[in-house]
Amino acid sequence: MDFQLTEDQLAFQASAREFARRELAPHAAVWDAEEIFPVDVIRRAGEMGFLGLYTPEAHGGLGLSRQDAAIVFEELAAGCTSTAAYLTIHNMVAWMIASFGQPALAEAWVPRMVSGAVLGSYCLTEPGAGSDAASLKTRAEREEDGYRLNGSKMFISGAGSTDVLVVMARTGGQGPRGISAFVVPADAPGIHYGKKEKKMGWNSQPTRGITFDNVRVPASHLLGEEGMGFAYAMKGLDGGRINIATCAVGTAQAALKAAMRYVQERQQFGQPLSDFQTVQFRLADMLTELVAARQMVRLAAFKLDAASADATAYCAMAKRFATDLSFNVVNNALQLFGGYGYLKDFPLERHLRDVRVHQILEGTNEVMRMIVARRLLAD
Ligand code: FAD
Ligand code: 2MC
Repeated sequence: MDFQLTEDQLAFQASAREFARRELAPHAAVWDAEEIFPVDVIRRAGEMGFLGLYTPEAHGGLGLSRQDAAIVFEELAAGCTSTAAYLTIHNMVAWMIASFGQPALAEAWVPRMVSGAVLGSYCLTEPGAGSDAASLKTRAEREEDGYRLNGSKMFISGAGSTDVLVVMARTGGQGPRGISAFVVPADAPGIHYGKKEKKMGWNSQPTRGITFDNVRVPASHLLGEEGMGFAYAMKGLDGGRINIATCAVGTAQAALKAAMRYVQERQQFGQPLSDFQTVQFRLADMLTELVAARQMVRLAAFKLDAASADATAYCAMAKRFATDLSFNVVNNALQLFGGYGYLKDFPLERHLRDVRVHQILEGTNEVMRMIVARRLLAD
């Protein structure tokens, strides 16, 4: 067991940290306030390889491990949680098309996704199917040379500004085995986008509902086999959950760093706040929780890299644990700023708003407990 990062990992970490410092952190507050989806910066992330971190090299990606990717995403999230989180979704979509698409389909989309020429969205959730994703109702009816898609999706990250959608839709009967996954160009006739949702955080990326009204999808755009779409969606989310967790850790790290600086500068009762032992103890607990969360994420990534039988449960544990702990760390950092933590002049309230949703999306933390408990009781 070796807890040291390799030289390569240290190099990836350094380049991600520099990208976050230069390209993300200086703009994050404006992107949040003005709800700007920074497509140019996202494309520059593509030049760095950050849009295809764990996409196989054969498709133009870096082919890194999930551990490597977690290290990179953590650094990016310290610069802008919301933008880094979108990058993780794009990476998940590119990986799904590369992994399950026919070679020609993968060739048509994935290299352009890795470069940033084309951006992706992941479409599972529906108005009536959130946690119970296998109850989704969007239908893909078989036709002579393809499928006809009808239904609606809810809460789709990037929707309206992305170019390709991976859509889970029902080709068969009830339940998960009736679901297939499709690659759908985002401008296909019959696709309609809903209003841009007003959100508490994640404001540097749009979130919209999508309606599919008799959208024609060629048969070649089916991912893998019919009836396997739910399993593909879940495999994508195993990695996605590590990514969402590591972004929470990166945000917590940024908040802790800001709080550490602040308590050494801010004087009350004739001394810096950092001289009070309760403040020191709070910082010590924050760091301890942060390290525990990071290690849990890396353990889950290791399990996924090793294709362990219990990897899904570890990804769920890491997502639940790291997002809960990271939220607490950010909340404590805000508290240490006192009233200033509540002002938009400081980044703490944005960190808190951004990281809150990591306890909800890519499977709520209650669903994560469900996945862990099922595994525990099945063993
Ligand atoms: P519900 O499933 O209705 O849950 C409501 C509450 O009930 C939750 O607390 C939940 O944990 C709890 N609950 C539900 N079932 C149980 C149970 N059996 N036991 C105990 N408690 C339970 N989806 C996509 O497909 N693609 C995206 O790109 C995407 N991006 C998103 C971006 C944002 C900003 C948000 C907010 C959501 C996004 N989602 C996306 C959707 C997200 O994954 C869902 O919101 C999430 O899975 C929860 O579904 P729901 O909102 O319908 O809540
Ligand atoms: N890898 C591979 N296969 C998997 C899998 C995984 N991680 N998880 C489930 N499957 C398979 C499973 O083996 C089963 O196959 P089979 O029928 O051959 O036995 C099938 O999928 C059905 O699995 P379950 O029986 O576990 O399905 P169930 O409906 O009971 O519950 C649950 C699954 C609750 C875990 C799933 O619905 C879930 O994860 N819900 C949360 C939804 C979610 O995470 N949404 C995120 C949307 S994306 C987002 O928010 C973004 C921001 C991008």
